[in-house]
Order: sequence, then structure tokens, then C-alpha cells
Amino acid sequence: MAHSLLSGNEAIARGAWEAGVSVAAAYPGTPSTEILENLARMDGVRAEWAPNEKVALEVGIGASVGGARSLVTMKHVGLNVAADPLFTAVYTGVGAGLVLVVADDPGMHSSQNEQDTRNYAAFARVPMLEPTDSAEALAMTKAAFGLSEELDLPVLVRSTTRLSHGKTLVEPGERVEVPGRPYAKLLGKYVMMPGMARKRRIDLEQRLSRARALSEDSPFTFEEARGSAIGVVTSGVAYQLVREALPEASVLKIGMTYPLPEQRIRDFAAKVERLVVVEELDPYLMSNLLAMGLIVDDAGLAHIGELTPGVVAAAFGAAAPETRDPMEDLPARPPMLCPGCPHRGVFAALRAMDAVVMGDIGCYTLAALPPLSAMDSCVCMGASIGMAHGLGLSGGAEGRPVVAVLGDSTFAHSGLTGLLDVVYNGGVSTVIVLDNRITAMTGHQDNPFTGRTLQGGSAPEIDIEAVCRALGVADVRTVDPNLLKPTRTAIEAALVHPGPSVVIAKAPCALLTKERPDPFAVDEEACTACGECIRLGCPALSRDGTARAVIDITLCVGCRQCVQVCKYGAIQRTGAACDIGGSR
Ligand SMILES: Cc1ncc(C[n+]2csc(CCOP(=O)(O)OP(=O)(O)O)c2C)c(N)n1
Repeated sequence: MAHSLLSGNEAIARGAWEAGVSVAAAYPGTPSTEILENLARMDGVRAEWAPNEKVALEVGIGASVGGARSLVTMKHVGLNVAADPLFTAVYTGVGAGLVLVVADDPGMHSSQNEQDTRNYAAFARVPMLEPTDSAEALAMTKAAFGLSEELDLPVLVRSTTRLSHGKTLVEPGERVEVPGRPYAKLLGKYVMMPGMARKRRIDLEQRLSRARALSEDSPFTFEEARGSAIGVVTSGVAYQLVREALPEASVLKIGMTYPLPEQRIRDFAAKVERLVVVEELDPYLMSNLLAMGLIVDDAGLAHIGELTPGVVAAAFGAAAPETRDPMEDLPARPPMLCPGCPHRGVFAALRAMDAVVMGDIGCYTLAALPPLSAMDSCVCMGASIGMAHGLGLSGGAEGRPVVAVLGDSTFAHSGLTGLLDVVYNGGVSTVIVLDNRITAMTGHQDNPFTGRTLQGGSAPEIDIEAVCRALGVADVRTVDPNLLKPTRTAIEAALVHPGPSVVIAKAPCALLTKERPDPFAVDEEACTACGECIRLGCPALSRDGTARAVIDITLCVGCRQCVQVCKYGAIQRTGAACDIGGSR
């Protein structure tokens, strides 16, 4: 088949498809999201968004037990959520091949923390493959299903942002149709109560020793001999950096990084005078090599953030390869809520009320920044509700209103249990669900509240109000956050309710709206340059040379929030539809 230029994520999807995967589940998260979006368009696969990563993995485990090759994908923090089933799925083993793809984000391009999933592989004892480019991403994902079946273990494929989003040449192959395996009721294998689990724990060691042997023979591990002066042990994207920065060095590129091919490492070490490790994030390879008793020279590479060819070259005193800073000459673009974002109305109200806002993860996290400055925390998905409850218990807010704010997708992911906690423990928290009808931050994925599935089917549009009432919240109200006064009134009423309360701020994401109403303009005469509209932080609004407000009609979507904050009636519709050459 002809070569194609594919991103790592596209290649992973293709590899899974070629391996005959028939069930796939995921929760979106950058940089992993496009894997399932691509796979969902391929024939013969049932691909689903789960409400969170734990459920996604459980769907994958179930499908594997039922005899279907299954793929589960997530970003690194998703594995914290899915860790519970993973740690026991290695005991049970699989029915048909089960592959888990986890994409790390060194440098935190779009994440709240940095984690090295290689530690999880060793911690949970899951065999792990680390591709270095899209061709390996395809080949390793494809091979991982067979490996999983041979070892009776789930197999983890670890990606990172550069691999997932970078594009390299790939030669796609054909799909193998793998017949489903019949389901077998096997208590000793699938019911992990202590008596059975103890036996499977021992069996796991036997499966892992087989994995060790396979790691020694892995075709994805290779050695490049270029003299004995320096030998670099590396894996994943770091291999590409080594090739660029240290073209003279001998290299051992490890493809299967758990379990490690210890003999191959020892053989390589014996051939070089100076043994070094180049790896991104934690000293995973380094500590393993040291534990093997090898003498490894520490090049002093930082264990924080992304490596670049320049950083690698500098650590070894080599000349930096010629690169161009992609940010050079680009105007700064501070992160901001989009023009017309319905979240803005809620945060304008919360700022005016001087509320303590326990925040969450989504587009709305941007409201923490000036000029809205209306969010006090962002820890992990769903944390807002428990944190608001805890803050309330602490009494630390000293009479200020305390609210939890989270999006619809985040509410489905892990907000429900937090709300249940508040109700159960007699808490009084006010929770604001920003229901913009989509999972916006990761690129508009559907979720249980949107009424659509990943593969374009319709789904029951689960009613958030009804869910909250069913969880025991008596005070639930829905408001359009583009209407500023009613929004503030609703939040104030919820705050004085003696029990837990929920405000659902419901209006579609501005990027979902296809119509483009006439934009608004500022009447120069009426504008007093008070700056009230500017404080909404809308990118369509700025000040002119006289500090009066101006509206960029190519950005304005006519949400009318600025009209409502202007005390002087200076913002009006232009009456002239703006032609920007197409719909938004
Ligand atoms: C455990 C975990 N999984 C996935 C992500 C990636 N992620 C960040 S925000 C978000 C969802 C945001 O959707 P929503 O809550 O509806 O808010 P919106 O962006 O639409 O405002 C996701 C999936 C993450 N940060 N953590």
C-alpha cells in the first residue's frame, strides 16, 4: 500500500484497525483524543466515548473477556482514574487482545501536571511498548494485540505529545479479521477474590517472565553501532532527538520498555566506553540500569518538561542542530475564553459577588485569568465539588459565598459522586454546571448530556436537572448564562438555599452556533471609556486610542453580554451582517 503521512494518533488508530479491533472506548484528553475519533470512522469497529477513563477501561476489559480485540485510549491523567481496574486486569488477564494507549504530555502543553506513564507500567506490571514515530506507532499497536493474547495480559502503548501530534511516513497494511473468541465462564481467572487473586498473582509472575523473554527478542528494540566512545540507551521520541543531536553515538533504542530486555542492555553496555541514558521525564531507564549494577554516566538532563535536540546536544557538549524557534515573530496570544463564550456570563456574576470559586478542568478554567479572575482552584476533573464542600467545612471562606463550577462533560466524568457526597453528608454547597452542550476544551466531543454518540448515532439526552434531583438535590434551576441579571439572581438564590443547590447554566458553546447574527458596535458619543465591557474579557472588545471601547465585528457573535453591562446604552446592533466568508 502507498505510504501516507500520518500523525501518531492516526497511525495508532490504523494499527488497531489492521489488528482487527472491534471494540474501542475512551474518554477524550489531549494529546490522545484523535485516536478514537479516527478509529470511529473505520469499518467494523464499535467506538464509544465513555463518561470517564475508568469506565472506558472497564468496557475494554469486558469486551476482551467476551472475546473481542479491544482498544482503550486516554491521556496520562486518565490513567489515574483508570488505575483501579488496570491493577487487577493484569491478574485476570484477557480474553482477546486488550490494548491500552496512554498519551503523556511532557511540558504540559495542555495538561494540569506531568506524569511519566512508564512508572505505571512497572507499578501495575503491564507490558509496555513505546513507539518513536508514526510507523512504529502503527506497527506496535498492531503487534500489541497479538502480544496481549500470547501473554494473557493487557498491553500498554505509551505515546507522548510529539508522537501523537507529529506526522511521519507510514505504510498502511490490510486489516486482519480476527474471529471473536467464545466467552468462557472462568471463576479462577475473572473473579478476583482473595483465594483466586493469590493464585493469579503467582501466575502473573510466570506471564511476566514470558514477557521478559519476548522483550529480549522484540523487533522494536534495535542497536545502531557507531563506535564505542559513547553509547546511548533511549526509547520513544527521545530516540529521534538522540539521532539529531548525537549523530555519532551508538544507540540502543528500546521498543518494549516494560519488562526491559536486560541482557540486550548488558550486551550493549559492554561494548561502549561511556554509557548514558537519554529519556524524557522521569529517570525510568536510568534507575533500572543502575539497579542492574551498570555504570551509567549522568548527562544531567532535567527530568522536567520536553527535551529538544538542542537540550540533548548541550548536555553532551555537542553542537546544537540548526532549528528555528516556531514562536519567533509570532504575536503573543494569551489564552482567553472565545468571543461569545456562554461561560463568561457566569464568571462575570461570580466576580461581582466576590465568590470563592472552586474550579475544575475545561475551557472555563481560563476564567481564573484576568480580567475575569473568578476561579480559585483547578486540581483534577471533578475536584470542584468535593473541594467546595471541604472548604465549606473548614469555615475558611469567612462569610464569602463558596461555589463549585464545572462543565457538563466534567460533571458526567466525576462530578456526580462529588454531588452525592454533598447530599449524603448534609452539605450546603452550590454547584454550577456550565452546560455548553459539548466537551469543548478537547475539541467538541459528545458526552452523555449531548444526545449524540461518537459514531454519530443519537443517544438519550440525559437531563442534568433530573439527575441532580435524583441525587437528592432539591434546589435545582436552569438559567441562560448569556442573560447576566437572571444568571446572578439564580446563583444568589441557590446560595441562600439551606441545602445543596445546583445551577445549570445552559447555552451552547459559541463555536457550535452556526448562525451569525448582526454584530454590535460601540457608539463613540455614548461610550464613557468606563471599561466595564472590557472587564468581560471578550476578545472582540478592545480600547481605541481614546480608551473608548471598540468591537471587532469579525469576532463578535452577538451574545449581547457587553450590551447588558454597558450602563450608557453605548453598544448597539450594527444592522449590517458581517461577511467573513462562511459560517463559524
Ligand atoms: C482525567 C482527565 N481526563 C481528561 C482530561 C482532558 N480534559 C480536560 S477538560 C475536559 C473536558 C471539558 O469539558 P467540559 O467539562 O464539558 O467543559 P468545556 O470545555 O466544554 O467548557 C477534558 C476531557 C483531563 N484533564 N483529565
